[in-house]
Amino acid sequence: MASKTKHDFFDGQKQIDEIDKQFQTLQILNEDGEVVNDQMVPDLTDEQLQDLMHRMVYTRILDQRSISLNRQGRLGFYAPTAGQEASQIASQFALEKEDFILPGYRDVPQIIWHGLPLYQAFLFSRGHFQGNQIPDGVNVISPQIIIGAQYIQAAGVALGMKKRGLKSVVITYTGDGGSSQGDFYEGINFAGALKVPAIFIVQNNGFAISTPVEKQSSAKTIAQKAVAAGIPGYQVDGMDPFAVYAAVRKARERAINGEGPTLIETLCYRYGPHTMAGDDPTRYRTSDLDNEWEKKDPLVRFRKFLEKKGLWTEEMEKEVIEKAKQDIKEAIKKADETPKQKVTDLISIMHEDLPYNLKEQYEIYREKESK
Ligand SMILES: Cc1ncc(C[n+]2csc(CCOP(=O)(O)OP(=O)(O)O)c2C)c(N)n1
Ligand SMILES: [Mg+2]
Repeated sequence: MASKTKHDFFDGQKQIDEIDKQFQTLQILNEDGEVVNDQMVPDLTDEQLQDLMHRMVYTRILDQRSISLNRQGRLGFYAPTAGQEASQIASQFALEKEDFILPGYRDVPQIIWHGLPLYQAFLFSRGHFQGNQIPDGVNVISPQIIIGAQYIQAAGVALGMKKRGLKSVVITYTGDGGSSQGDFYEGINFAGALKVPAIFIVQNNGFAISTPVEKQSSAKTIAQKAVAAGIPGYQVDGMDPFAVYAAVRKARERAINGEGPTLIETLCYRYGPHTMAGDDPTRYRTSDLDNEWEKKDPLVRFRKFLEKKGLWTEEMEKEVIEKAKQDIKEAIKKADETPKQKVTDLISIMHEDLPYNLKEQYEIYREKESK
């Protein structure tokens, strides 16, 4: 074994510096919508490029409308998404329908674009059980509220896929805060050990509610946490749809080829509050920081890129906005028309055969509800 001097062997700072150096941020499209990395531009058709823009614009409108609906008391739990469209939409865009999404509470847009009907996302927000009854063929589960917990589930679902020999992958999302949880490490560790087809995304928006990422970890990047699990980790500009798409596509290819999981950190920002439950971001973020990030906006840079190619116009944008508003109107109406949930509903959806104590309670509530 090569011997090191005592000084070298114990030079922990050098060890850390060497790892840090390996984690650069991938950017393909800069803030002005210019390609800065020709070789890595994803191979997408004009229609796909337009579709990606369509989805990001639509999602921004959905976010604005969801915030208003929440303020009107017409939605329940809601975690704003504006600023994270490239991280969310471009990562889902890189998947195939057979792939599975295990989302966190902020990842509702991805599961909608993967096939969850919008009215069910609204029912989920209201805590209605029908919001969690995912239609057959839509490969998503309900958003996880416990931060990081879906990382372990993702390792498990991916192991199931591997055992069945499926050519599909699992993608799961958490935030910078989630990457400080034990579940995060357990999930990536076993996914690595078992070489399962999983893609682990950390949307690093700089804050876990009010706690800045610098106070959560000494690691310079979250991507480098992959090293300890023996899997690749990439850090990408999470405001750049091309960088996110390219990284997820690469991770998917590795997973499908049996090469195992990948961790991807997307550097992004949420413009709004943490959730609509009373959080005030002005108490922990400066307007300078907000402005700095707004300049990096994913929609602005992608619009510039497409306009230069003659692939996007104001009229097209207006059409998307109108379509989004119309869909939202119809979906909220459908959610309103869904019968209110009853206690008997909650009891009866839990078990194939009810245990005796729930049978008793079921009868008590059936009686009450019939009055
Ligand atoms: C295990 C657990 N601990 C604490 C909470 C309360 N909590 C909800 S969101 C959150 C911060 C999460 O931050 P981050 O992972 O960065 O995601 P972001 O909200 O920024 O998308 C915390 C601490 C929780 N939901 N689950
Ligand atoms: Mg965060």
